[in-house]
Amino acid sequence: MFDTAVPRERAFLIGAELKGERPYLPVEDSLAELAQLADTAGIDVVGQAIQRFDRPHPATYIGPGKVEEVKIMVEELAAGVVIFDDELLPRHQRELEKIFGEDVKIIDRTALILDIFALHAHTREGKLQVELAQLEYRVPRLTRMWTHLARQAGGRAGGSNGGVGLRGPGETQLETDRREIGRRISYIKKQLDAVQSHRERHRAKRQQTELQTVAIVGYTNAGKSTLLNQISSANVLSADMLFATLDPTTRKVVVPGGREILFTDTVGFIQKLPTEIVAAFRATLEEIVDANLLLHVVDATHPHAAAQIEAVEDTLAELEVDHLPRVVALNKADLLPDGAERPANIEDVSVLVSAQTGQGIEDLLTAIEATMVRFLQPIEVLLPFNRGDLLSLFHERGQVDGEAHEGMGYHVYGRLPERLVPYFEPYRVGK
Ligand SMILES: Nc1nc2c(ncn2[C@@H]2O[C@H](COP(=O)(O)OP(=O)(O)OP(=O)(O)O)[C@@H](O)[C@H]2O)c(=O)[nH]1
Ligand SMILES: [Mg+2]
Repeated sequence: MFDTAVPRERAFLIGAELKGERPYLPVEDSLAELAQLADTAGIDVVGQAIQRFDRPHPATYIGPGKVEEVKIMVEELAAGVVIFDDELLPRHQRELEKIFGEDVKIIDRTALILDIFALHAHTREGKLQVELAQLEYRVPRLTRMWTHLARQAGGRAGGSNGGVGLRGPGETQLETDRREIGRRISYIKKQLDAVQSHRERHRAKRQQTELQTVAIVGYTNAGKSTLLNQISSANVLSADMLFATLDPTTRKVVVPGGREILFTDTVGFIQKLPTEIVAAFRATLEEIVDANLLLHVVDATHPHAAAQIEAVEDTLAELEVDHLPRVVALNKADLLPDGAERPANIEDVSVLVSAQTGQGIEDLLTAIEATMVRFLQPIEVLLPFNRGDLLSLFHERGQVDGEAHEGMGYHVYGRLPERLVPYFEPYRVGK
């Protein structure tokens, strides 16, 4: 939506603080993060407003008085975009578009992040996934935003600045648009299925190598890609921008004990990003779900490191991978003053490192290996045929090294996370 070739757009930001709610960040800091996102998308921030309320206004999200106030400022500052820090309901968006008129775009944090994703997606799969997420996000919000889509899909004419004559298409037009989007969505899904089945074959091959895998997760800009580059010669783009990485990269690393482990760099997390959108990145999601361990990279120099840790932990829980063992890399140690305190809310093994200078990296790899071994216990079981549930669990959460049907049941051996061993204890055979 934001073509970097044209003069930078001017944006006005709106943050809200819901009384009684405990957000990850104070509203001012969340807005600062939103400004950083805007900058990454190539937009200049020219002003901002904050509203504190008990609940969002049913029609316009912020109250009518605030709307008027903002409208005047937006005109004075010649802002072309108003960005809400919280997700707007489709009806809020429609009403606000009506009030602000056709020269002002109304978007929210999610739309902005999707835009950045669109700018940063490089692989075919990444691009398809972003477009799909954007379309699904837009369907219920269809108004004049559609014009952008028309361009992208190579459809009807429409200026790249989304202005003239595009305001409020009539009902029939909207219906046609919806149908067209529907067709585009099913087309993309088919394409994605093809790409994904190719990737699955690739992954199956990789799994045959029986290498254990570590997924590098963490808040955006924490230093995940820099870390992967440091421990391997990955050559992943690392940059001081949000969501530099969208497509996972996997590299083999020899850890100090001599064992080879696969490390995968993944898309970063951020507060207030709907989990469905993270989940839309199937490649990233699969890497995380299938990992034997999560390496959580934290920017220890960030003033809100603790809040970022919490946001990442919550996202992991929503993705249902919080049972995986974790090691925390407290990164950017080179910038930390001596004796700086560590964030208090870390429950896992943590190591202070600098992905940039290499400081602490050996210790980190050693801690990862030790944690992996501790969490995965070798086990051999004979599961009765009526415990197909345990057999599936073994496959899903553990590592099956061998499996055979025998007269008595399923004979399985491999490794299981420590936590799951008790369920299998009654069926243990061998040592
Ligand atoms: N001083 C210092 N800077 C670092 C360190 N690690 C990463 N950085 C910088 O932090 C910024 C972000 O690093 P990335 O590796 O791109 O971060 P990321 O977690 O992959 O970010 P996304 O892919 O955007 O989610 C870059 O400017 C890096 O140079 C470190 O140990 N010390
Ligand atoms: Mg990265």
